[in-house]
Amino acid sequence: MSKQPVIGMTALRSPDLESFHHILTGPYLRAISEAGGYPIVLPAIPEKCGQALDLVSGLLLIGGGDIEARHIGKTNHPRAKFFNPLRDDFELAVIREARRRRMPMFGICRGHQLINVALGGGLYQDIADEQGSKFEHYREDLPNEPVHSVAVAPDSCLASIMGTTQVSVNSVHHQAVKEPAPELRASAWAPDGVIEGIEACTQEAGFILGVQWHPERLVEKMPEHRTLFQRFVNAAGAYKNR
Ligand SMILES: [Mn+2]
Repeated sequence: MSKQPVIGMTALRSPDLESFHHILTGPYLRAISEAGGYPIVLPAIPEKCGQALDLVSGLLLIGGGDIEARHIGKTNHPRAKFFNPLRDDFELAVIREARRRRMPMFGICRGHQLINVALGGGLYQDIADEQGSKFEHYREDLPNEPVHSVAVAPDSCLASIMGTTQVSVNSVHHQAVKEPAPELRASAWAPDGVIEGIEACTQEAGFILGVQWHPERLVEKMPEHRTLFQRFVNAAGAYKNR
């Protein structure tokens, strides 16, 4: 039997909601695989999130479209887009179930925001409008390039994983974590103060990590981003053998 921990990852769903296609996204699969995990994609069936987690030892929440504001008790911002209600419902349910099981989870971009929302934190639906930043975080022209710096809290789990308190990151988002959920802390910030990392890495919480950037697109040229996947897969391995 394989010693490699199986990592369940969420799928992108086609913008055309009628076709119901789940989309596999190569860079995440490769990053998990190279870190020693075996990635499988979890179908978006909200009522079967427990069954999905029975198959895996870690949960990876990938990037994607915006989160519907009904999940934070608000109405959708005019600039919010690419909604996928079923994906929201599945991912919020599977995050809460993984939390209940103390299963390691790692959220990237939308996934990072969604972990925070699922556990009761806040969301900027549009950074420029709601946080007031003039900084351009939506750099879809350079998805694979570092475009801004991030300051990492020296006493954070993120700093210990990456081995540094200053990282360069890509940035393809216009939404962001507002206040962290009660059990999470902010671990990293962009120069304009936007939160770029959240975590809970205590004995009690297990391993919950979120980053606003896309490390899976930087691992080739910036090895410090590879360590995020390595530590996540290691945590999943420890969960599997608990
Ligand atoms: Mn950013």
